[in-house]
Amino acid sequence: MTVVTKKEYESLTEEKAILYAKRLELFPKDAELECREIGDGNLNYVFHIKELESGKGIILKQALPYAKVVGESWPLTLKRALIEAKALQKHGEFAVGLVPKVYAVDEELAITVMEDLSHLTIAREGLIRLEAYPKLASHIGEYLAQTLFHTSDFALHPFEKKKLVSEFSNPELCKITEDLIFTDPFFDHETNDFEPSLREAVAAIWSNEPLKLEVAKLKKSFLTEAEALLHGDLHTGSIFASETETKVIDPEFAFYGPVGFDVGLFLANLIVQTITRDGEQREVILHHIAETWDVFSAEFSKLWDTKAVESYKDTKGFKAYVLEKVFQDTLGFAGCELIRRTIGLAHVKDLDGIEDGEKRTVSKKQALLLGEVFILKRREINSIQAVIELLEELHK
Ligand code: SR1
Ligand code: MG
Repeated sequence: MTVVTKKEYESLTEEKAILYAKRLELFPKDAELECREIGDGNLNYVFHIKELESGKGIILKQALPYAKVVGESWPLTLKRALIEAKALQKHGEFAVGLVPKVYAVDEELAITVMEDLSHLTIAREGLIRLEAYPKLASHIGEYLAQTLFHTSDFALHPFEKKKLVSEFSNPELCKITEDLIFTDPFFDHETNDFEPSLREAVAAIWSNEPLKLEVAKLKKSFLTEAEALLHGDLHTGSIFASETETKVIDPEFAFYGPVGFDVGLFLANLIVQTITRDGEQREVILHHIAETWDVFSAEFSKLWDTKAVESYKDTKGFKAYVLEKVFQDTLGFAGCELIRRTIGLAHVKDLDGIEDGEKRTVSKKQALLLGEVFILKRREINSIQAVIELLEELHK
């Protein structure tokens, strides 16, 4: 991997991105290149650069020094670009074929150059259009098991693990999650954003002390439990997919945190789809939810049996205890994600895109209710089948 350094930061345009790509010599010298900015995330520019003759392309991602979703008034560290590149590489060691290859990293310009994924679709967009991704759940289950097991104390020497914890210290991006997922939506905070029809439901959340106590406990886990190198923002907008391929992108929020956080965020974003779908299309997503957990837990368990270095690995009940804790955390974090995606700063198109105002309000109220149930009842819901039954029950 090339590491380019010693320049002043400037944000790229499509023209400058082409010049930049030429300098990297990833294309023949006289190649005619075309560039399009394709990013629709909250924080970065994403340029797709393609050689016209061969159709060969690369993705050039540049972090902006502020949050695009808010504007220049919200400055954001550029260090996140390096964290992202390193996380792609670390996760790529274990989740082979499930993350893009990194070709070059430029610390000063906060640029990561990576494999072209433009033949794939952002999973959120495709799911909204009811496209089928038969491999999505098994691939993400595998990705979660491989990345989370192999970066945990169960797989690593304690010195190596602690070195990674310090290398992936990501306080600024973690603070965004602490605020936007765990704090602001549960208080009358200025970052919140919800439609007037939800005011009563939102006020009920703000005054629900038992709920806030459970969210406080989940936030404490997020702040303190350095279990594994997380992706940190594993929603369906961070995944490229097709019928046969899945690639996890955008780990700029990567840090050492609780395993259930990544699992919970992904499941919450599938759960949103169960709210917006009916009939057979809904069944497809329920199946994805069960399959994700089943593949994750089976693979994690297999890795534990074959590779764990922990002295207590064969102590009866320990593996089951670890997986049970991950499951409860998963539900709790999923609940927080459902609530923040409905009333917090960063929404999802799945819900906001529902054109019929009444239907949109009903769907958003369901998301809030599910969020509350998952947070409050996470210790009682003891299997993925129970989650599916709950989702079926609430849709009747
Ligand atoms: C200001 S950033 C808002 C959200 O976008 C990112 O993708 C994360 O989900 C963050 O919470
Ligand atoms: Mg992102």
